[in-house]
Amino acid sequence: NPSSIVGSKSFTAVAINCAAKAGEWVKTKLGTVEQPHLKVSVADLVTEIDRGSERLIRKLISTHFPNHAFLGEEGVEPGAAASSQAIAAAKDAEYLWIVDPIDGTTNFVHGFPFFCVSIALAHKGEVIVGVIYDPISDELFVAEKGKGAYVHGKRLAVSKEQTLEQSLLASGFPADPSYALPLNLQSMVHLAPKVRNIRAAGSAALHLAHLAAGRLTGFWEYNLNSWDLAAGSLILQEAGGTITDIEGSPYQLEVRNVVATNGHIHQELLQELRKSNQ
Ligand code: 2AM
Ligand code: CA
Ligand code: CA
Ligand code: CA
Repeated sequence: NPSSIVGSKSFTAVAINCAAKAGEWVKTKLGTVEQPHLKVSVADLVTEIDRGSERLIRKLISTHFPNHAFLGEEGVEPGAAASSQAIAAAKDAEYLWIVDPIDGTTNFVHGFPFFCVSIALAHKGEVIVGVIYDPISDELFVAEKGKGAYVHGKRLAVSKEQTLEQSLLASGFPADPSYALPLNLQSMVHLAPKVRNIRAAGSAALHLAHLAAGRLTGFWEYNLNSWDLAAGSLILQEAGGTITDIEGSPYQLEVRNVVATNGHIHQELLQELRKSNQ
């Protein structure tokens, strides 16, 4: 029941309001970006729209919850080391908002319609609210810890495929030319003949939302950050799915190499990913 989700905790109502407002604003800016800035390479982009979306969200959250901590992608120096340090330093806060103002910036810049706003609230390191908004499809995915995951009032449930052979998987390539790219190309080569097909549409958060909705069977990616995964991790788990690190350990905010599935194929996918990296 969506009204109980919105009404029961103002945390969730604020998260929804932020994601909807930011997403609608981002959508109005589609096609306006001529000069994206390069963070560390020509593949790693950030725009004024990423920064504007984060500002909008941060301002709204601080109005409602001035004492809560805030971690947004655009407030952190680029690179894996700074990102890991940022979540390590922030995760013990009583309440921490973890925000990706646009997940799928490369898609946004190119006009490929697959990007979203991702907002999570963690309480002492555990995600208790997750909201992902896709302004193109106008789908708003919402989860509260222990209360299920919903898209516009419809309860989400993961898919029923039981084997890799029947699975539609997704993955991605962070715009980081270091170890993650060769590692993942190896995984792709190993897995492609074993599954129905693989998609890499460019937004980790949105892949997790579609996985929660039963439209994908599994997802993995190397070298992601807390803001890519936090909201989607809860939405997926509340839809009955499983999310771990590449070793199979339970998801926590520090996880960078992620494996997420409908649950049924989890062990099989972990095993094949392990083989692919030997
Ligand atoms: P972004 O659009 O917010 O940057 C694509 O496979 C996924 O990787 C997206 O979720 C994207 O998020 C993320 N990503 C893109 N560039 C990255 C980088 N340099 N380091 C880590 N993650 C990145
Ligand atoms: Ca980015
Ligand atoms: Ca991201
Ligand atoms: Ca982003």
